[in-house]
Amino acid sequence: MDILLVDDDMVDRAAIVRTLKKSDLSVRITEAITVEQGLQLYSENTFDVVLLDYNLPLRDGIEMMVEIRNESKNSSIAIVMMSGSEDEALALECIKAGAQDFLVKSEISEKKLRRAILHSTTRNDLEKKLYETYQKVKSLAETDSLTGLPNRYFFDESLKLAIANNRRHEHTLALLLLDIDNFKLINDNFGHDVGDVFLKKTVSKIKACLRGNELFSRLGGDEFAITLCNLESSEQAHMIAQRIIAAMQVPLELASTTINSTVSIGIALHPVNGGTSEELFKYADIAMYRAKKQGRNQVCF
Ligand code: GH3
Repeated sequence: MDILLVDDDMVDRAAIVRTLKKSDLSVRITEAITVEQGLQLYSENTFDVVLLDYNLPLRDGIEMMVEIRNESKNSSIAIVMMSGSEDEALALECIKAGAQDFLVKSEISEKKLRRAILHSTTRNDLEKKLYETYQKVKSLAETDSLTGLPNRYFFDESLKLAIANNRRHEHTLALLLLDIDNFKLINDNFGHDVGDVFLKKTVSKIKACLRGNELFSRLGGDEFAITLCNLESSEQAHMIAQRIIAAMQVPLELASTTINSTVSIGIALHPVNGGTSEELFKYADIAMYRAKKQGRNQVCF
């Protein structure tokens, strides 16, 4: 086990090293005296645990811990904080700031140190697993499983943020609602599975019309939404919508047949057509249904 020991007190360091060597843990200890030296060693090596004194010259142990946690490299490493003080509030502060355990120096024994190291590494592994599970669940909750696009939940949240941002910068933001025309017929004529593949291929077609920094989402069924930010004029939104309409004219070769399809697009602009996401959705929805009513395969504002 590789341990980084950061403590400016030579006597304390020697005592900890002695205690660790006496224990049945197989340890390799690297010593540092200051936060700067500790961070340097941390960035150059791989450690399993950091034993970190709170009271260090210039910058304290919590500051070092925060820097470690903010670093991408093994930022979830086990950290055991130590202090000469028995202050409960300090212990709590260290744990809240990200330490897995806290030891009062005068109480350190072979047993306590061993337990703190083993507990903190185990706790750290569990926290890592929990975090990975959380990330997976979060991603599933925000993604449409068929197309891999962000789903409606994610889109709603992101649109609200984009609107708040647009208010500050006074640019134009556009919400595009797209609905595939007569999609039900594709299901009816070729089957649901072909309909699924058609949806995925259509997503790829639409993606090719975007630069990549737009938010493109599947709202559900055959309905999609795109947010375009920082536009100079509404004309830019119209151009992108027309690009999508044009891309859809190229038929898809699917299930040994050629499938022709089009989309209808409704556009709402922030702030002129609405100040909130609800208002923009309502406006874009009405515009999209106007496009359907007027014969489909077109863009309406
Ligand atoms: P319109 O142009 O008037 O919008 O007609 P439409 O046929 O596109 O619209 P409608 O809302 O009547 O039909 C949408 C169809 O999309 C009905 C539904 O069964 C189908 N659908 C919804 N989700 C999926 C899916 O995940 N996969 C497939 N294959 N079909 C789906």
